[in-house]
Amino acid sequence: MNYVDPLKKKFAEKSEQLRTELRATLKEKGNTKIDEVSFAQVVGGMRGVKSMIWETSQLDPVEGIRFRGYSIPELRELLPKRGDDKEPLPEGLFWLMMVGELPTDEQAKWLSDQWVQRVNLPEHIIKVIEALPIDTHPMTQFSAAIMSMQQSSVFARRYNEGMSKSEYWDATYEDSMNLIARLPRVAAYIYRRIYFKGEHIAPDFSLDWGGNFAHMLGIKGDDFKSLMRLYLTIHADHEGGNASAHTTHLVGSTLSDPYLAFSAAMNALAGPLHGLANQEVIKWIYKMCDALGTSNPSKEQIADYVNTTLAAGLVIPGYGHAVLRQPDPRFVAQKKFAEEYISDSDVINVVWRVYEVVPDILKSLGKVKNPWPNVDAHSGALLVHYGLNQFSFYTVLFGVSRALGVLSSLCWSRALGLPLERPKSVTTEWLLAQVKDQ
Ligand code: HAX
Repeated sequence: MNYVDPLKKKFAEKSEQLRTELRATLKEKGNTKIDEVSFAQVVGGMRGVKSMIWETSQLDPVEGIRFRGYSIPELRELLPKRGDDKEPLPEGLFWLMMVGELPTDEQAKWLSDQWVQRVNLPEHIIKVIEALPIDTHPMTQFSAAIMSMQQSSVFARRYNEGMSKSEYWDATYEDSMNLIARLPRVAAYIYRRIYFKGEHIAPDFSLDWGGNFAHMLGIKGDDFKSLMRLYLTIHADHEGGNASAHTTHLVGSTLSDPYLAFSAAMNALAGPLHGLANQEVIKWIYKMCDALGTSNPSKEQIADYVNTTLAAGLVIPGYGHAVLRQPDPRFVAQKKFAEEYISDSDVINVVWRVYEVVPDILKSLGKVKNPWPNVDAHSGALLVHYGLNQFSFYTVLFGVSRALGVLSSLCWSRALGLPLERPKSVTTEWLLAQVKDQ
């Protein structure tokens, strides 16, 4: 095939090569053992079971996330930027995740322009959003809006027309690009609908994807645009086992199209143990300040409140992780951003003080595997600082970013011809019988 689209052309070359290698190895060495599964892993949510292919990023328990081999500090330095902004363009990360190469400034700009060309929203989606009660959670509005766009799926249409398997990735790519282009507009529409009486802001297509999103939200200033570029970059992907990524992979494996797979992923992200934790963290911080009657609590006061939270049988939101065993580099990147851009903020100071207190308390419980902060521990305080203080919207921002990782991975899954996902389940009777005499 002769592709005009440069990203598609590169992707076609790379994926064809890998697909051929994978197929050949499968034939020759398909029975080679990769891993073993323990009783604890079966009971404990499959932690650490190596059972899925995910090309775009990989998570190390200590070092944290690497996107195609690059850490977050490296990406902050190496990805293309807009003008003299210090923060990376998420467009650059998408290119990197798709083809494994850092893009040039021109290639990142090409992607910005592509997403502008693909941004048109089908008219009915506004009606779908407007039909929902205004107090419907923003994540529900977001997921419903994404589902409603399924009617424009290129994958679904071409599948119905009898598309060959070899074209699946191409149709997935088209849907993914259209969806990513539209998401900031959909998210900004929901935000302005709920919190600003439907006073919407027209897009500014001279801006990049993240900058335009910041503009449509209505938060002024270059620093917030910088924050959005960083935010949308660092939340994009976290290897394949987390719930939103795995959901995309699972639903996509049935050949449900990217709209269906991604809206399902957003329903997974909306859980408080996953993406909704960003809203829970900031709610918890303000609740603590209210309970203590100060916006500047001491370490001792925070420790007391943490203990009260735990005694009530609740988790400390923003702390802990299923894989990480060190402070999350996404937390560190946001802390660094705050140090560089913000001279003083009560709520950010509280986040930093909580960080000094919580790990020791969680360690002392003796059961928490990772007492350190995760990505969600910091993001809310930064948003509040810039005036985005509608907490229930926070997970939508996460969702817009997550599209970059999970949809580029979905293109890979279809290009590699990965099959329907279908792990084996067992009953407790069977499982207990396996370990009874050992
Ligand atoms: N506060 C209190 N207890 C915690 C805890 C926390 N932050 N983190 C873990 N624990 C508890 C668990 O609830 C579990 O207790 P039980 O045995 O009584 O059920 C025990 O410690 C062992 O859990 P774990 O093995 O350390 O952690 P898991 O892999 O099971 O769970 C979670 C990982 C992220 C879900 C967990 O740490 C948690 O609930 N954290 C708070 C919510 C949160 O911040 N979620 C966002 C995670 C990052 C993310 O996905 N962002 O999108």
